[in-house]
Amino acid sequence: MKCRVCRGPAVVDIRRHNAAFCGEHFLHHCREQVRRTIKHYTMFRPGERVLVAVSGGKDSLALWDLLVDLGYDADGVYLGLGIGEYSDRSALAARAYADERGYRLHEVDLAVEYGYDIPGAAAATRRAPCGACGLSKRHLFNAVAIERGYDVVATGHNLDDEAAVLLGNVVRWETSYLGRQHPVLPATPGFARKVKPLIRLGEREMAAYCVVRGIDYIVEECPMAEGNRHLGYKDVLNVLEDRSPGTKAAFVLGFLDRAQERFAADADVEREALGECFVCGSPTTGDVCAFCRLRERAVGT
Ligand code: Q46
Ligand code: ZN
Ligand code: ZN
Repeated sequence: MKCRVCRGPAVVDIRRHNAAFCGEHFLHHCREQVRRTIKHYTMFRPGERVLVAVSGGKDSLALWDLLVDLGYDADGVYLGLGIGEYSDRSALAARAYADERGYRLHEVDLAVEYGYDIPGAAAATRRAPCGACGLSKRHLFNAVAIERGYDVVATGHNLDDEAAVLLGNVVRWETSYLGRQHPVLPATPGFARKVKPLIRLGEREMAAYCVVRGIDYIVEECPMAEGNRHLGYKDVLNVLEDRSPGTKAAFVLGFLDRAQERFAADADVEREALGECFVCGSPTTGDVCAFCRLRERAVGT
């Protein structure tokens, strides 16, 4: 296997591009993919402050690394979810990455600052933990961005994640979710812009990026992911990708280019008529926002 660019020994092959790369040219490939994604979707404007949602896993650490490398003013935020040893180890990975490079990492601990954790919230709501977790993350990443003056929150969703979510939304025709499944959600009063710069890079590429760059990330998956239906969609998509490399990219990027806009109106309807949450002041459709309602049920469990 030889590098497509320099013909030296390759360390990574990417079937959907029908290409292999040496370490140096693989890093260049990753940067180029991110640079092009940022430009294509106009994710950042000059001088903006970026907050990277960091979990300690490969995607978010690679994203932070790539953004700094591309010259962006990017800090991180880590949310302590209280999911046993998994959370302890992921916090160590996030802190070590930031400390070694002198980057700024904000930390929010759910149990200490909000009085609940994800296993407790799941028990209190009798729902799958990922629902409470996703809601808490969305709310708190945004809150940190707004409070500390960041213009945009960047998350490490990769091509595999986006393809799985898209398949789930298509299978159930969740049209308002389809309308929101865009790599840029514009800022609205009380909400920072949200962007996903890794949507052209797959899971394997992100793992390889971390290895080549010497980034220590937490390899184990969250123990509460079981039952997360997106894992099933990922398996199905991997079978398709294996038979026909490029399927995931064609699915996601084709949707964004050709169809996403058609569903935007469904998402807009829900964004109308936002008032302020009685408890925390966040924009919400009701009197009390979903995060504060979750917290009220979960505190003390
Ligand atoms: S951390 Fe949270 Fe994930 Fe764990 S509980 Fe589910 S959503 S799986 S990315
Ligand atoms: Zn090369
Ligand atoms: Zn609230």
